[in-house]
Amino acid sequence: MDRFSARIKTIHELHELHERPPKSFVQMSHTFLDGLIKVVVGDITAQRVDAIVNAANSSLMGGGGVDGAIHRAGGPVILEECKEIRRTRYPQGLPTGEVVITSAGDLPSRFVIHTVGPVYGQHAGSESDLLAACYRNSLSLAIKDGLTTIAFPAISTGVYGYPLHEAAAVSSEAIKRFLLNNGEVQEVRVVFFRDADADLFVQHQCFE
Ligand code: AR6
Repeated sequence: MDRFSARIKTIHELHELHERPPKSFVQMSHTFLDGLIKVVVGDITAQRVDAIVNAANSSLMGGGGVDGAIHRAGGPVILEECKEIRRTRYPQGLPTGEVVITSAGDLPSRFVIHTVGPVYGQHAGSESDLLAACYRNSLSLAIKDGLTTIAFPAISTGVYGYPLHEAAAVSSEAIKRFLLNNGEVQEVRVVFFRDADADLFVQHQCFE
């Protein structure tokens, strides 16, 4: 295991130890763009929307954080479909910023869109473009499949180390741009585990 993987494992273990879904199920905090965007505190796996987005890794074989929670709550169907996607379309793994879709197994959402966020500091300055691509490509794939309500976690801000305030500006700008050019989406929900993370996002968002 290289030094970087070792670091991820350590942070990942910390995640598992310290992060538990909040007691409140879904607590509304803020809305933007006439209610089209909702910022909530909750568990991404509990969102009843057309599609939730998974902060996956390129293997698509599961992991910790959001990825682990989605596979645990959704059951084995999701992993089976991910394996098939790897076999048929991405034998080398899903590239950073790209997206694929699977069904959602036992989750209340209908589908899971899997994307791979950038590892902060590992993409020679392209991190913000890659993070924006995760949001843009997820929304694009959703509307292509007729899905109009989508819930996102804060991609890359956990194990992948992207500072939440920087990610807030990048992700909100990407979502806003997409919505201005595409009228089909009915709701984008941005879901945070902790109140403090949602507050930080609200302070740094560029929706308005
Ligand atoms: N609901 C909502 N937000 C959550 C949840 C949840 N259930 N769990 C964590 N968060 P992370 P990344 C928040 O690490 O940084 C995995 O091992 C968390 O507080 O899930 O993109 C994958 O397999 C943080 O703010 O995603 C990859 O290897 C945010 O979600 C790697 O981690 C994202 O944290 C991806 O790392």
